[in-house]
Amino acid sequence: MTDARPPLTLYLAAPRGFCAGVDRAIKIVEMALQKWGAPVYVRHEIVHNKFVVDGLREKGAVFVEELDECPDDRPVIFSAHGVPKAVPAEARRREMIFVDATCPLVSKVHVEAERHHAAGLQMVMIGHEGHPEVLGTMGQLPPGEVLLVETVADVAAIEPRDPERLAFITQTTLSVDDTAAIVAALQARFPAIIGPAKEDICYATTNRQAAVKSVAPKIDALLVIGAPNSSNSRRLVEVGRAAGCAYSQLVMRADQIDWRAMDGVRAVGVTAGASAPEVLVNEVIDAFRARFAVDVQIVETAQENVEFKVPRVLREPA
Ligand code: 10E
Ligand code: SF4
Repeated sequence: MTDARPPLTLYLAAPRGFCAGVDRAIKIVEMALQKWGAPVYVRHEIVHNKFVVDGLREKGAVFVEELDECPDDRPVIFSAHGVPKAVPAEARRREMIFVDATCPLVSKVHVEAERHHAAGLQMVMIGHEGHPEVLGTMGQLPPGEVLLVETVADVAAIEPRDPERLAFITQTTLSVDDTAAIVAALQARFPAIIGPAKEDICYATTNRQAAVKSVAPKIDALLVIGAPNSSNSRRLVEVGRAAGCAYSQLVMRADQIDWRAMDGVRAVGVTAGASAPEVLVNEVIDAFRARFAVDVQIVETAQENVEFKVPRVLREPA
């Protein structure tokens, strides 16, 4: 029998999906539930993915936005994006059990900020206003010590205390290319500015963007599996577009695919943000298989073997 389904090549970007920080953060919630039983409170979505959050909620996690929504006598976990210094300080004051699931690569940026501040430098942070990672990183230092820039245009508008005594840090999930342009603008305006060797964009962000760039020239459409509040996932959509794939769309899962837009498509790219589980990638591939004769091709641009340990308190018996 001939296959009536139209042929389609599905280019699967690698690396994609969970990074080491997300993997660790989810494990922390699961291990906390095992150790202390339900409910365990989680301040902010542990990672920006509804599927992950719903799954943990079913196991007994209670998601809140602020610490004052948690009782004193239940454990609380801080999300992978990091928290302002005032949050653990308040948890300590209330004598709460808390576990910090901040990704070690975000914590590294916190430490950088503190180090520069201790040396008397004012900070410029490149990041997205209101994002929890940015609030957490800026919240490591007293108000006014971190100036936020989101765009090249913002660089012209900031008014540092002393242009000779400045350092910059970045959000970990930014677009590598957009950030390079902002760093260049900062260095042009403030030649004395100190920064990390490149920026603070993490390995996972860098690798996922590179994989999308490599897939983009081969495809008619790109689907990025991820949530609308997931910064790194949204950057992948933008990277796809900038690399020449005009139809680049974020989808949380298969039921959000616009199949009319897939009419006539012969090659599609699929990737997933750092907080999107692989089951949702498989769900998307299966949805394509139901409509097309799919040939899956993996486009691998890097291999990852990063792993982060969970905090000691969770490795010890209750
Ligand atoms: O919105 P983000 O991309 O920062 O978060 P996410 O939860 O989608 O992915 C994990 C990234 C973290 C925790 C920030 N470095
Ligand atoms: Fe950590 Fe990078 Fe993952 Fe953020 S995206 S949790 S910084 S590894």
